[in-house]
Amino acid sequence: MAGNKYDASSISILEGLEAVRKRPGMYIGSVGTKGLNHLIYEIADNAVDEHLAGYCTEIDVTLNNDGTATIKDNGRGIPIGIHPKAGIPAVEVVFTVLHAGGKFGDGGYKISGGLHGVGASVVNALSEWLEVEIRVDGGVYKQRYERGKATGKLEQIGTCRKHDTGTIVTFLPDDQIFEKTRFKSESIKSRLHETAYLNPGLAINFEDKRSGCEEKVTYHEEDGLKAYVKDLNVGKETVCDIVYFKKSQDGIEVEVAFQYVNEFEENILGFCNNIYTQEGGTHITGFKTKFTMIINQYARELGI
Ligand code: TSJ
Repeated sequence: MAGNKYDASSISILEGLEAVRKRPGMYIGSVGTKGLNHLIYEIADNAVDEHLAGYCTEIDVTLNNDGTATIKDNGRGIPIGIHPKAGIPAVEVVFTVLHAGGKFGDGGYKISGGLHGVGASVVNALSEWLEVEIRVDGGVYKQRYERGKATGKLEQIGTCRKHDTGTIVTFLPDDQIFEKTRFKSESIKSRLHETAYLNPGLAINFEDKRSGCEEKVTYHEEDGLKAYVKDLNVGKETVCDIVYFKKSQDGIEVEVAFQYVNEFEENILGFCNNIYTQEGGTHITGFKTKFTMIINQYARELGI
């Protein structure tokens, strides 16, 4: 192929993805079912980022019968222009350079998720094959990779309407890497539902096409956190309405919903930039401290 030069920068790119295949656990946590499902979240989180940037309203997550997963969005499409430093299309950088994130030019995303934050190149490195299809500016473009390496250049494979834009990624997890290669739909559905509660303007369509497991469900929670609290408290005896507030200060946005129930155990879920913070954190501690102060002050003022 013409123009395929192996200079220093492309060598370091290959080394980067080899490192991912050598120590996959370092990048996705494990090579069991959890790590396997994580591949889907890593790709889908990129589409959620596109939603946060204001350009994507719908994401489809499909488990196909051949063991692949497809994630599709209706965003702007991953940029296909030549990346000034790498000299290859930006989309190829996204899939072949470790840690390349959603930052092209001045824009960039303020809020970006991902439990391990490693992105599409890690999923690519750990897939037997991966294909990306991009609709942008009236063209349909496609590129294929095998175990992290492009098998050809980004190619235009067709045309589409100009306003029809988006990204579709399909991948087959590598059975040389993963102990189990069967995605677990219950975990995936629950994670996607959580994402829908946290992003009220986003509709997420999940479909399992695997024979014997066929199902389709859409997660679209227009009431956001309020709906999350409401659904968490189904079957419990609630003792007040849901309290809800959202405020921005110094570039930090805080959103809270809570409701008292007639139980002894509290259940506080914390998230930071769309990521569930299992171990709590200063956002949780800060809320609880101030909340206690305010309730005490209120009770003192009322003399109760
Ligand atoms: F993970 C991934 F890269 F494979 C992936 C990315 C997978 C999926 C399903 C979607 C995406 C993705 C990326 N959707 N939308 C985007 N958007 C961009 O990458 C993008 C588009 C335009 C501009 C711009 O400044 O014009 C910037 C970005 C980051």
